Order: sequence, then C-alpha cells, then structure tokens
Amino acid sequence: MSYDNIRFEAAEAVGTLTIDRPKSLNALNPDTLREILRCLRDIRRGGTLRALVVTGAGDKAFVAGADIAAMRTMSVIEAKEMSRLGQRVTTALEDLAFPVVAAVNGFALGGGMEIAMACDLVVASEKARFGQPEINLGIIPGFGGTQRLARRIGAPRAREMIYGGEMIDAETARQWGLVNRVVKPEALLPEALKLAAALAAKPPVALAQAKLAIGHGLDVDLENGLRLEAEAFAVTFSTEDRSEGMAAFLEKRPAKFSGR
Ligand code: CO8
Repeated sequence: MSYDNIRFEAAEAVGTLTIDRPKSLNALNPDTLREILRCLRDIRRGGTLRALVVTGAGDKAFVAGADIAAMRTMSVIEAKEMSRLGQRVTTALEDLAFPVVAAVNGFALGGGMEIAMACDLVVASEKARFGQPEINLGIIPGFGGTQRLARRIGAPRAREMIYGGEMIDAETARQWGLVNRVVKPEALLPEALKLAAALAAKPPVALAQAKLAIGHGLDVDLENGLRLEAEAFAVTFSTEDRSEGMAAFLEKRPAKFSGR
C-alpha cells in the first residue's frame, strides 16, 4: 500500500495509521481523506488486524483540522461533498470490527478532533489541545462533530466548545470524557501501542460485539439497546473463544484465545 499523505505499518495484529502532512500540521485535504478511506478498506479486506492506532506525524499536531487552503475556494456543493467524505472516514473508523486507539500528540482541532472522537479510545500527550474552532472561520464542524461531541460529552459542553471555538487542554479533555489517558509526550506512542496490543489479544468476536452494542446502542432507546445487547451477547456463544474462556476459568489456567 503506498500513500502520499499518510503512512501505514503493521506489527503482528496491531496497525498504525499516521496522518503525515506535518508542514500543514497534518490538515485534511480531500486526497488525504480518500487515502485514509482506502487504507481502512484495505485493512478490512486484509482481515489480519485486531487493533489500530491512529496518530499524526511530527511533534506539534495530531490533525489541525480540515485543510483551510483547500476549503477556501470551495462551492456549496463541493463543501457538502467534502463534509460527506470526512463523515465517511469517521464512520469507517467506527465501523471497523476491532478497537481503534487515537494517539493524540498535539493539536486535535476541527476535523482532527472529529477523527479522534470516532476512535474507541483516546490516549493524549500532556501537550495535546482539543477544539472545534470552525466557528472562527464562519463555518461549523462537518465531519460529525455536531453529533458525536454532544453524544460524547453532553450537549452543554458540546455547545460551549462549538459555539465558542476555544481549545481545551488534555487534562480538561480527560475530565470531560473525551480522553481516556493523559501521558508524557515521549510515552504517548508506546502507551497507545501497548493498549492496542492488549486489546488485540482479547477474543476478537467478543470485542467486535461489544463495540457494536455500545456504538449502535448509543443511537437507540434503552429497550432497543437491550435487545441489541442480547443479540450481540448471543453471537459470542457461537465462538470457540467463549468455550475456551469459560473452560480456562474453571480449570484455573490462562485462556488461549484462537480468534474463532
Ligand atoms: N489547514 C491548512 N493549513 C493549516 C491548518 C489547517 N487546518 N492548520 C495549520 N496550517 C498550516 C499553517 O497555515 C502554517 O502553514 P505555513 O507554514 O505555510 O504558513 C502551518 O500549518 C503551521 O501553522 P501555524 O503557523 O499557524 O502554527 P502555530 O503554532 O502558530 O498555530 C494552530 C497552530 C493553533 C493549530 C494554528 O495553525 C491554527 O489555528 N490552525 C487552524 C485550526 C483550525 O481552524 N482548524 C479547523 C479547520 S475547519 C475544519 O476542520 C472543519 C471540518 C469540517 C469540514 C467540512 C468540509 C468542508
């Protein structure tokens, strides 16, 4: 797989996707969004990964947002197309059947914060800054931010961030529930990869069902969410890993999961 704006590497079952345009703080132009989509499609087809880390190149930014230079001359129709393209990227991250960990190394602004929010877990450097500054450009979030942020941190805080356009630091983002862990800058990638590797060792069908039940459950009422959970729960009973997990517990030995 060769790309101009991103890098992808895999070590055993853990992949790392790096958005790599450091000169523009990894801003997302349409080509970059299309490359991310292509990479995620190839990952799905490959079927070998069990966890993915998403990060940004350089030590300054995760992603500083959609590319403002590219957006500057866009028509209304082109803007809608770019919004839908970015939404396909964020949805494709959510639709992967395994966990995605964002390793936020610096600015995660606008479309960058929207990418981070589409990941299952977020590990942030102490230097990370989060924000939806679109209002300051006369626009609003367009890669899912108006929908996902309110679901993630509640409407009052989402309104504050999206109406005000101010940045928050990593510790505030953790307290607000946007970030799972805050670590020293040099510990960021090792910590994110360690977390991803630990998740990759879990029984994959059970993880995929947990991801599906939580993700889709957020969008339905409790009654339908509980039905969804029962369906997802039942699927895990068709796996060898559930037999192994339960047998290992009863035999007082570590489980050896096969992924089947
Ligand atoms: N797009 C394009 N280039 C960018 C972006 C960006 N989002 N962010 C930074 N850059 C470029 C700068 O222009 C600069 O380029 P150059 O060296 O050629 O002048 C280089 O990166 C370094 O940036 P700065 O000199 O500004 O670095 P500072 O350390 O002074 O500031 C900031 C860092 C605070 C991150 C600052 O660069 C900034 O505010 N960036 C813009 C942040 C922003 O507004 N992001 C939101 C963009 S809108 C968005 O994401 C909407 C998503 C939905 C789109 C819907 C489809 C149409």
